[in-house]
Amino acid sequence: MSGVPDILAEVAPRRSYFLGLDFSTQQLKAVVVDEKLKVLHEAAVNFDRNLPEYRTNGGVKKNGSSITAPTVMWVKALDLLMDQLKITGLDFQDISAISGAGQQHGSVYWRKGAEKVLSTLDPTKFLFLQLANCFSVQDSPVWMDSSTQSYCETMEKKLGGPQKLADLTGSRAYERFTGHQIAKILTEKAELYFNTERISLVSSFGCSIFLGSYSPIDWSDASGMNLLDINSKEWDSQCLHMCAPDLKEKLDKPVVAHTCLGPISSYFVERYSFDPSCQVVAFTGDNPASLAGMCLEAGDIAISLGTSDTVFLWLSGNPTPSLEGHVFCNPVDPQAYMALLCFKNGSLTRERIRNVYANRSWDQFDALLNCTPPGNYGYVGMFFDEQEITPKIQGTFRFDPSDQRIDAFEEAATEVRAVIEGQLLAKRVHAERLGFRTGESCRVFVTGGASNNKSILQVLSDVFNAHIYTQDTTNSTCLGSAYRAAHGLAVKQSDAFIPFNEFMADRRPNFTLLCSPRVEAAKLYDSMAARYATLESSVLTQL
Ligand code: ADP
Ligand code: XUL
Repeated sequence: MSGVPDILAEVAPRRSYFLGLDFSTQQLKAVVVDEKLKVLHEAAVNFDRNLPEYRTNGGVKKNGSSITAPTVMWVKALDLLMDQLKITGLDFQDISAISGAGQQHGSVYWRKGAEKVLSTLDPTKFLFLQLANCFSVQDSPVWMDSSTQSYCETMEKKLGGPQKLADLTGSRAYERFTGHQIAKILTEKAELYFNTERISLVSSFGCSIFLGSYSPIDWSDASGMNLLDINSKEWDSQCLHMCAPDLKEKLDKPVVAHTCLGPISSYFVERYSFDPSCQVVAFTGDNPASLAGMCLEAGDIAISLGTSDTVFLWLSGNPTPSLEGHVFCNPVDPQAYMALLCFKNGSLTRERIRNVYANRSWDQFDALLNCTPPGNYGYVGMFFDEQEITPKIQGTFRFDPSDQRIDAFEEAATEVRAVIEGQLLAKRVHAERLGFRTGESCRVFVTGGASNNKSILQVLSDVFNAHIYTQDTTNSTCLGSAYRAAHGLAVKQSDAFIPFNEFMADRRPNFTLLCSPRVEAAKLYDSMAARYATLESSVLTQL
């Protein structure tokens, strides 16, 4: 064949890549995977570090119990992220579909006329310059907010109690859930509410930018609003009316998460050379996307150690929501559900203790953790820097071996072990209330920033008496978004639903066994979990 051009080889097969994004609390992240769903590129923009002009701390701004993030900061982060991806050598033309995720519950208020701007963006200019005036409310309330207690009480009362609301929407009323945040904006800033033409979640806001028009909210992220009937998958009109007038129009009809919403907007085609047929698949919440990224199945339990710590699992059968935790529509199986527990005091609390006691160094933090034995000589700590979600407590509580409250531990190492053991025992105690049982045959899949830390994971393994598995990338939310993009496109192309786990069967990500439980430590934590539960109840009753 020498000298004869190989025509077939010259026509390279068209590449088919998938882009997954995560508008998370502290960063905007992206991952690109190839047709085999292997990771090719990763990029991230950290809000505090890379966008200091917005003066956020951990990606948010605090004003008492009101916690927000500047909406336009997320847009500017997207400008930076796209440029970063370009520098990695990515040819955007190879991307066949995009999906994404957002921190759950946060809301974006598009002012009247904003969709016109979205659909006519000038490709020679940055997004943030053009969208700066598109938000009627400048600062988006986010999931850390706990300022809507009175709205929660009203909704529970009007609906016949917390369990009735949980049966309907998957959760009792929670302050961060979007319905109450909207009700607060109507009460405190009515003119801004009436100047709003669309309310997005952080997920559907990100999706709208890529689409060049308003994206609907997917069922899974919609389950975090106390507004969606999780059985019919429609907005509940009673809940809507309790929060604000004309809310149904401002939210639009929710869609199943694998929906292909249409091609990417011409802004991205012209500015970044995307293929005009690149499809945008509905974005969802970060925890649902993470469930997809870990390819969880019934029986598995996942723990995310990010800004928030979450515990989630796949639920088959009819949902039975309780007064603790949440039931969300499943992001990859329209018939199924997922359960979730959220702990607000996750990485930022660990970081605070690292900064005070371990010289801002994870290595020193780990050394202190490893020089104390499991059980911490009987000392126990609960560190709720912000009002905790599970359970609703704020403050620091330290106990000596005879359960007496003390103000401080004598050693830095005791404090370090107390924060890790306290956080992980809380997860076990509350996961058991959801029906989870620990045991040697049990597997726990871990993700999020702190899943890099093997010393913390060994404590997790001992506390849960379970084998701990991690993925090659700690960012299962971005990965799940890229997988969902590929799956959404496949469903569109086949014109029939393909079960996600079937689609992923020969493309599943690698999991590595990182830690196994140590028999003596696991035994000790059995009794310590019971003791922790009693101490937690005693703190709750004293409030
Ligand atoms: P999010 O997606 O919520 O923005 P990530 O999952 O990216 O958050 O996690 C970020 C957090 O990871 C940081 O706040 C940091 O405290 C934590 N982290 C990073 N590396 C380590 C480590 N080696 N040990 C413990 N925590 C870590
Ligand atoms: C879940 C929750 C947080 C946010 C931010 O209910 O509030 O996990 O999704 O990650």
